Amino acid sequence: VITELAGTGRTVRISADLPVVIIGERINPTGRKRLAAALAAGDLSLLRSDAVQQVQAGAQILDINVGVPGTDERALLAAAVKEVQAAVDLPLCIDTANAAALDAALAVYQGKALVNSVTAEDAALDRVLPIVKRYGAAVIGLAHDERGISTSPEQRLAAARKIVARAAALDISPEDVVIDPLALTVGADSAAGLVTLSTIQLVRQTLGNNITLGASNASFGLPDRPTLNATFLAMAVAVGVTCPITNPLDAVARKALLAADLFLGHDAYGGNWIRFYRAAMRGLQS
Ligand code: THG
Repeated sequence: VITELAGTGRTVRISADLPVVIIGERINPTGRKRLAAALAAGDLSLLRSDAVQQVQAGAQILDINVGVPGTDERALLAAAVKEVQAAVDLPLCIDTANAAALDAALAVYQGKALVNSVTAEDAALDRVLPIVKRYGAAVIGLAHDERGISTSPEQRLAAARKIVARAAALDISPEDVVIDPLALTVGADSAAGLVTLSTIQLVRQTLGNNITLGASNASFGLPDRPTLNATFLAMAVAVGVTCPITNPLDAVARKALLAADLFLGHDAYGGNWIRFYRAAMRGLQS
């Protein structure tokens, strides 16, 4: 299964047989007061620098979330997409729960976008999938159904399966449905990590779709989040995650993903690992 996405000038291929594709998570006002304030004031200049920085750090897709309470998300998301596409040529992942904002953003988007996201709830599927189809986009399906986010990997698999089937009924192929098994913080429930890892294995073995994961959710509320995120990312990639949503500026996470590629046979002769090391050494010298 190969998912192909496009921005203004670059096509990205996601597959279990290829190196991991990082979806850069930084364009998101959650936990970033300065970005939230800038967006609320209609100032999009931070988006450009955030976009360029993440691409330089190795992101191949950028998540765009501009959800700030009290703003017109429809206008803001479309403007943000234009702003970021003027700065970087790779594909974007449009992160919104607002269908009108999603429609407006896809209307101005150049290329083939990834929509973030749809749950397995009937109302959400009816609202989001027709928009995905109309614009020829791909979509992230969350393992979350009418009953919420289950603690049972089998039930999360059933939610994923439902999304794939409902997409197929609209002629959206499995290549264009990326599954998110969902990571919840292990600080609240010590079984949360294992449930997510088991769901990833089930989705990989029974559906075969590409799999994303907002791995940093797993560490909310705990100390030394970078170590936890990096470890969880490497474990998740080992069992089937192909395009995690993470912070590429977090060097620990970045290195864990490069190491995971190396150990999974996706980095011939360690070329990418060595290139990253050399670039880091040059950074230290200058
Ligand atoms: N699945 C899917 N989409 C998602 C998520 C997911 N989108 C949002 C989120 N989860 C992934 N994105 C983020 C963005 C930021 C943070 C975590 C996940 C984060 N921010 C820091 C904080 O809140 O402390 C601030 C970071 C900073 O200043 O750099 O942790 O699971 N499909």
